[in-house]
Amino acid sequence: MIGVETLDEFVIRKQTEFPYARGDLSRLLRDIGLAAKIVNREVNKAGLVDILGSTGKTNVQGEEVKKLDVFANRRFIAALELGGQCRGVASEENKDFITFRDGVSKDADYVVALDPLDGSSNIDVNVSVGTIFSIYRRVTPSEGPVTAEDFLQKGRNQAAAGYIIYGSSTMLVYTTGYGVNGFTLDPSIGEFCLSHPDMKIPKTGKTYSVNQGNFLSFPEGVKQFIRHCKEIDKATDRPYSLRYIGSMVADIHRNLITGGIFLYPATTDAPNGKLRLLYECNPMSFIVEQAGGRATDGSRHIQDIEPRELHQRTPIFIGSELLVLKLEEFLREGAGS
Ligand code: P6P
Repeated sequence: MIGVETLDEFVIRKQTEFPYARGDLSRLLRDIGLAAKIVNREVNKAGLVDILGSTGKTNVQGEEVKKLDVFANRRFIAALELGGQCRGVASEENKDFITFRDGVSKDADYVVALDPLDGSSNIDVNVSVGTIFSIYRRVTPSEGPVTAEDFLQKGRNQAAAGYIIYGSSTMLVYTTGYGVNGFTLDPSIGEFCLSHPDMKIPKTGKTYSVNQGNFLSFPEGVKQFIRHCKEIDKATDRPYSLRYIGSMVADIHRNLITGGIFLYPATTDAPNGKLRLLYECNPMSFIVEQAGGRATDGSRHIQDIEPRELHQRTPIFIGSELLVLKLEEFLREGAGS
């Protein structure tokens, strides 16, 4: 495949641009790429093999656990443990974080926060789902075990973040703080290949993504913003388009490419918002802001929020910079009403 750069080749090339890089983060990203290929194979077979449906259990979030949730969780944790670059994982599927005690990982400098299969309720209806990961350097002594402190770091401290979207094609999108790059899995060679170099989100857009079923419990400013989106825009003679898949990775990935805003405000059922700070909002915010977008909880940048516990939730408004700023303007006005 002349002219095609694989994820492994790209990661190694980028590493050479950092003379002090030891290659640990590069190897960690490649470990994640391997797990993604394995999960992708099962996601694509779902429906043909007994991996659809529920396990009959609920996770720490009180959410139904699908068989593919468990499979993806196990695969990513195994790849991280065997890769030797990661010392511990905090996963949506596990109440507490996991420490790798094996010799392979004993000097590892990184920990990973992971949503192994986000949007899994969509699996049984063949709608895109995703994996979200956030990578931090440890802040506790490397000779000791990881502690909650290693995970409860602000999003600003992320060493890397990314997602895999298992959709019409499977893509891995990530950042290490030097821009955002997207790789599409070529099944014929089993490699993620650079397909979306240096991704930038449009400064504005005409798409908003929100579960309008919760409209009545939204803050007044969010209601005003949604009413604004429904008005006819004199410039285009059209209102905004509502696009909501119910899979955070898929909704944000679309808006990253076409422009738009994704909103998950606080609601009556979720007074602190539904989405989790550590392994959903921080990594997606790092990526979107690196692509020139904006991500806040309505008043603070998501990545400035001080985490207090592993499964902490937050409201999130994320996407094209001008749309998020517009939303924040409505929130300020709405706060006065
Ligand atoms: P609702 C999927 O369960 C998820 O965690 C995100 O992927 C998605 O954006 C959100 O919840 C959908 O939540 O309440 O609209 O079904």
